[in-house]
Amino acid sequence: MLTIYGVYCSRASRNYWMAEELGIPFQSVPVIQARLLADPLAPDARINTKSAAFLAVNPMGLIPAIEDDGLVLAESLANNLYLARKHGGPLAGANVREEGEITAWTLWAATEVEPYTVKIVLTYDNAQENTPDGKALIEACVKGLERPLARLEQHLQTQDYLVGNRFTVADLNLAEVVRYAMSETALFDRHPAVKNWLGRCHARPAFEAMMEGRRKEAQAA
Ligand SMILES: N[C@@H](CCC(=O)N[C@@H](CS)C(=O)NCC(=O)O)C(=O)O
Repeated sequence: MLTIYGVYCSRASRNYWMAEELGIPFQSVPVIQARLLADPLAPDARINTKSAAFLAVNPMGLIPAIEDDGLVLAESLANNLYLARKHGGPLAGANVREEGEITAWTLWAATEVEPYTVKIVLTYDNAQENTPDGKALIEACVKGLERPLARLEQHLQTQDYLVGNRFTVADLNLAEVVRYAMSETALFDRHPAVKNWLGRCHARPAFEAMMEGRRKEAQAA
C-alpha cells in the first residue's frame, strides 16, 4: 500500500490530493515540520523532519516522501508524476507527447512559479504580511509572478485544462503551487482565466477530501 509521510498542511497536500483523485488506498505517517517544534530532537518530540526515523526515509529531511512497493520517492511533484504513470487513467499522459507536456508544466510550476508563491504563503504563515519587510517581499513576489501568470492566462484562454482538454496531474501539480498565492486576490482578478481554472481544480471532490484532511489535522493540533 502507498505510504505518504508528511502532514496535510505542507507540500504533502499534493500527494494526498493525488491519492484521492486516483482512489487508491494509502496510509499516512504524520511527520511534522521540525521548524514548528520548540525542540525537534527532544526524546518525547513527535516524529518530525529532523527525527532519525524520518531521515532514514528521506535523508534530505523534507516532507513529503512516499513509499510504494519498496520504492521511496521524495519530491512532491515527481511523486505525483510517478503515481499518475503507475495507475494510469485520464490523470496520466495518454501518449509520449502528453507526457512531455505534463513534465514541462510540472517543471515550470517548480522553477518559474513556486519560488514566488511559497514565499508569499510562508510570509502569511509567519504572520509577517503586515510588516514592512513582509509587504515588500509579497510585492516583489507578485511582480515576479506577473510574467508566468500572463503566460498561463494566455494558455487557459483557449482551453479549460493544461493538457489534453481534461484534468491531469499537470493541473493538480500546478494548482497546488499556484494556491499559495491566493491571498493576492488582485493578481487573480488580473488573470481571470487562471482564476477560473483554479476554481475548476478546487471544485473536484478529491481536492475537497484533501482540504477536509487539512481541517481535521488543524482541529486535532
Ligand atoms: N522540493 C521539495 C520541497 C519539500 C519541502 O520543502 N518541504 C517542507 C514542508 S512543505 C519541509 O519539509 N520543511 C522542513 C521544515 O520546515 O522543518 C518537494 O516539493 O517535495
